[in-house]
Amino acid sequence: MSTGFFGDIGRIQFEGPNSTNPFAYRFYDPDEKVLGKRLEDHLRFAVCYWHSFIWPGTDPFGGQTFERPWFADTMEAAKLKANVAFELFSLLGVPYYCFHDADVRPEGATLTESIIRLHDIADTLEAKMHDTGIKLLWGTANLFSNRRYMAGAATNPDPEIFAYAAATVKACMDVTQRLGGENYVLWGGREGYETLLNTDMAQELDQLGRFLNLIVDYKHRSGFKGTILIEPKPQEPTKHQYDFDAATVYGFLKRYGLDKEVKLNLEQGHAILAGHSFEHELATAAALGIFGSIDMNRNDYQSGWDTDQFPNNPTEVALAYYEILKAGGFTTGGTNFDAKLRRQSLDPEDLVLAHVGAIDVCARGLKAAAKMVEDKALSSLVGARYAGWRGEEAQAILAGKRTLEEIAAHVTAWAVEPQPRSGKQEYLENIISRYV
Ligand code: XLS
Ligand code: NI
Ligand code: NI
Repeated sequence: MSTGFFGDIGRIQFEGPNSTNPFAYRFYDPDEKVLGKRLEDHLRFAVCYWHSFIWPGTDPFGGQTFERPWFADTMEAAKLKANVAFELFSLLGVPYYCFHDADVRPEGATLTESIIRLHDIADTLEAKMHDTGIKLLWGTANLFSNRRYMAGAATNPDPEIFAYAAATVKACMDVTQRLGGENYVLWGGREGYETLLNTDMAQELDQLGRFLNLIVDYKHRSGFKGTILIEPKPQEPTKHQYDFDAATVYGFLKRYGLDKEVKLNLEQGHAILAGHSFEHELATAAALGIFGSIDMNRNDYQSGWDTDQFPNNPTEVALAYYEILKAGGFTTGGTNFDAKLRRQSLDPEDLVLAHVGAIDVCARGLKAAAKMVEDKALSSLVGARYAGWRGEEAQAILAGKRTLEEIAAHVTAWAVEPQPRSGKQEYLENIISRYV
């Protein structure tokens, strides 16, 4: 039986680009074939539990603006929330969802009680997944809201907090596995520092390395088939976060022997906070062989905060999916909307409309990107730009078969100086606007 929360809004259908119905997709037809694959299988959309069903509309200067019938710390409220959540997932027709333990169950007085509640609510989630066919893209543990984690979870100076966090992750991995989750995410919002004056960074990095190794070891022993993903973010809530960006996490994984075990969940807004573009982070992860999944949202470029807005810029989104397609697309990963409404968007329909727009802009971006891949609109020029490296001498240099002296001897024998060539940036930028 329906909770009635979304009134008479029916299942969102694809109506094509000329539709003016706000409750319809104009670009997202799940069955459309793009590069030989259904659009739904390319994009693998997921709705997140936390922003849509937990966040009360607070900001640093104001309290709760949303009034939701499930805002209470009881199991009964948690079940109502699950019902409404699955109604939203079903209305939108998305194949996946994501959650933290704290999103789906009220915290117990002890860890044992919290875990019992988690498995209890998992019974409800399991039944809903069975009825609707909606799957779990990833599960995760909230290791940042409770005050016990104020000085970090894995990087806490107190080993008992480390152990508490480890036990919590074990429980969340178990539930994720039980629900057939395709990934397990670690976002270390408190794994960093507020001031170096009270911080032993070398000690904390070793703790984080150990924590992650424990998780990977458990993954192999428990038979969890999903991918372990780290979600980089440079700061906020902590002043500095150790998982700063894709390149930093790669260095960390290498150091602790995990670069073949762990991949990345990259978020648009976090890339911006790190001073990068989203496509930079995606290209970096792809180049290093650790691309996994994405949290799709956008930041306000003026605020300097993780504003987690719904994506609405087709060009930005197209450039992101272009990198994803070049990296071979998603395997276990997908497009999770880690995005929240603005605090004045009070109506239940706002939740639906926000996702409809985000899904459409992603579909539009992916289709533009796919067409660019298909036409080799950019890649033919890039290929030509590096053609020189296919020559015999250049190959020998790359393969380590030349010393610095040999290269120098070679160059001094040249009769003519090498000539620079145009990078064709504006030409390429013009091509992008043709496709989007
Ligand atoms: C916060 C993160 C968080 C993770 C999951 O900025 O984006 O929502 O995605 O813990
Ligand atoms: Ni995120
Ligand atoms: Ni975020």
